[in-house]
Amino acid sequence: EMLNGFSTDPLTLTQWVLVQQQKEAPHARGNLSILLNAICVACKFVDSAVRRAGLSDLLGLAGTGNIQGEDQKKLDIVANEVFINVLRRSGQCSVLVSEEIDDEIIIEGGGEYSVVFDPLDGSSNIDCGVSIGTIYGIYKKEKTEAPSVSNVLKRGRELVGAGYCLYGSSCSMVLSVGKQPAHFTLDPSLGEFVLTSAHMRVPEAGRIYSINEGNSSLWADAISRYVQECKSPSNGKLPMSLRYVGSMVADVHRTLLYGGIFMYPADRKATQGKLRLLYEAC
Ligand code: AHM
Ligand code: MG
Repeated sequence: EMLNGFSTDPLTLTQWVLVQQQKEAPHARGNLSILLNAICVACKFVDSAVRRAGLSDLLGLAGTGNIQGEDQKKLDIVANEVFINVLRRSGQCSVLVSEEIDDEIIIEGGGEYSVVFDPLDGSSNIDCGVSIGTIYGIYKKEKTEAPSVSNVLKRGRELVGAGYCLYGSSCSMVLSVGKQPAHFTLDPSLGEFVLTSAHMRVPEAGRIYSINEGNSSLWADAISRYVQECKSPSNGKLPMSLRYVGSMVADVHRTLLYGGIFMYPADRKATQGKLRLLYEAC
């Protein structure tokens, strides 16, 4: 329902979470809802920091490094601190694992959840105003489990929830709590994520391939042959288009919406692939 360009039937992320809780887990205490709400608040903060970055001197290096030996950007640090503080305050987490911090954070007397996150992924894109994102995954620990890093070193399918927030030409939140992901778009005038699509689904056919082709001399033969097939299909079809942002969240979001394929295969430089299982792949 639209009136003068406004939806007259908006559903916010907060409302959606509460309704899901009532539908799926009517007797739950609402702890996961509180946690999802905290993540939503943290993402709105990061979005606001990203939008102001060029104005408030947040661009550029902060002079410290993270465990992977990359330079940390000031915005990475801001995003990381916001996430840790907001998650800690939610009272729902006992273990936090951030891509920006070497060791896990254990919260004594915290809640039953553990969150793994990359607070600002795609850091090479920060200073030039290209899309970046936050990635998060939520695990639940057994009552008998002591809080430790083993709470999150589990199979991806054991995640109770996961998603990402894209700071792009608009700010998108995509979230799954075990079912098809839902897509929300931030309405800056409301300061609320509003439901865009309740059931996101990759289109069956897509005409886009996405890979860092600068690494092609390091690829295995099978990858080279596949990408060659994307460029000149042997069945005589038209070539696919190449799109590569270099921020996983942006490349994945486009793939979910438009279809096609996003790849970061192992190569001779990154023999395990570059994307990390814990923060990015799962
Ligand atoms: P980062 O955590 O240092 O930002 O690296 C992760 C990013 C992903 O978002 C993206 O898919 C990939 O690195 C791009 O890597 P490359 O620059 O090698 O193409
Ligand atoms: Mg990162």
